[in-house]
Amino acid sequence: MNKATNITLQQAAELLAEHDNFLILSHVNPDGDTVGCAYGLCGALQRLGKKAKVACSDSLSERFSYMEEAVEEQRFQEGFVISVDVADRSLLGDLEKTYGDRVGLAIDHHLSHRPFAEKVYVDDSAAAACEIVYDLVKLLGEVCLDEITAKCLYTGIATDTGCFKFGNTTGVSHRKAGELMDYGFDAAALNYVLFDMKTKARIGLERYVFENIEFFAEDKGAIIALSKEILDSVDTEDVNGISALPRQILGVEVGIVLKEKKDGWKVSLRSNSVNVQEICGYFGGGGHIRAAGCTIKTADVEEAKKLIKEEVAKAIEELLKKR
Ligand SMILES: [Mn+2]
Repeated sequence: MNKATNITLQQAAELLAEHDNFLILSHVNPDGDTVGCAYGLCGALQRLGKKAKVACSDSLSERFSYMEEAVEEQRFQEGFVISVDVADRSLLGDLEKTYGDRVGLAIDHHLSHRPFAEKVYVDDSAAAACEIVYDLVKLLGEVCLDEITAKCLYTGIATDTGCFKFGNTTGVSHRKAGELMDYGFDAAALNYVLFDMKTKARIGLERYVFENIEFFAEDKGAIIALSKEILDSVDTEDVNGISALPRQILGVEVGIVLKEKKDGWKVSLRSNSVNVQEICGYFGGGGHIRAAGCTIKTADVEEAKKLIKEEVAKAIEELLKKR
């Protein structure tokens, strides 16, 4: 049974001030937000004179390797465990078994957050968990922040907002990113690394997506399925953000990307107008209003496509009625 207590950010800061020997956990298939939070917070705690380290069930992507400069490698027995940007304990991956019951504080921004930590701070109005961690770190004291920790936190805000282009981007996102830029890192060079730099394999995958995309619901829905064979032919890193591609097409309200997994088809929905969190919730998944995911437990790709298309088509129809 979960007895998670919601706390204020001030209380979260006090919790960190009281404790030491921190272990900060990121979610599986780590994105810029979860690692930005982890390395940013870890660096900040170390600057406060605390012992802190980060852990994730998957390794840090080459793209984010600069984050390692934010922290000093410290060896110690972890005392207090924090999760960042982790919406569900299962997303701790291989670390769930060891730490699933031991998380003292969860910091998250997912509307779909399912409490598993002892204390929880969730703000679903934040575009990125890094926005929250930035506030938290400021509460711990200005001394915690420097150029490299600021760069980590900026990364989370930039990546979760798709370089400030997604609907979750707020004035707050821009202001916080702006304040972080003032710490002096080269934001243009960083944004090249985060958004423009692509491997040849990635370009090949994008070509496959655009060549094989199917349209439905009067071209307002776009869907593409990526088999295990195709996914295995590129690095995991090259698949990140691929879910955003179908929605780039003019007129598409909902973009759907299916990825073949062991237990079925993992579905990612991206939308301009439809509440895709609701649709994914119907299939037992979750996420955000304009970006959500779920798994359809069938090996049959046509069946998986049919099921998700039906729900998306209904939602698009509802939307058109309102217009
Ligand atoms: Mn996030």
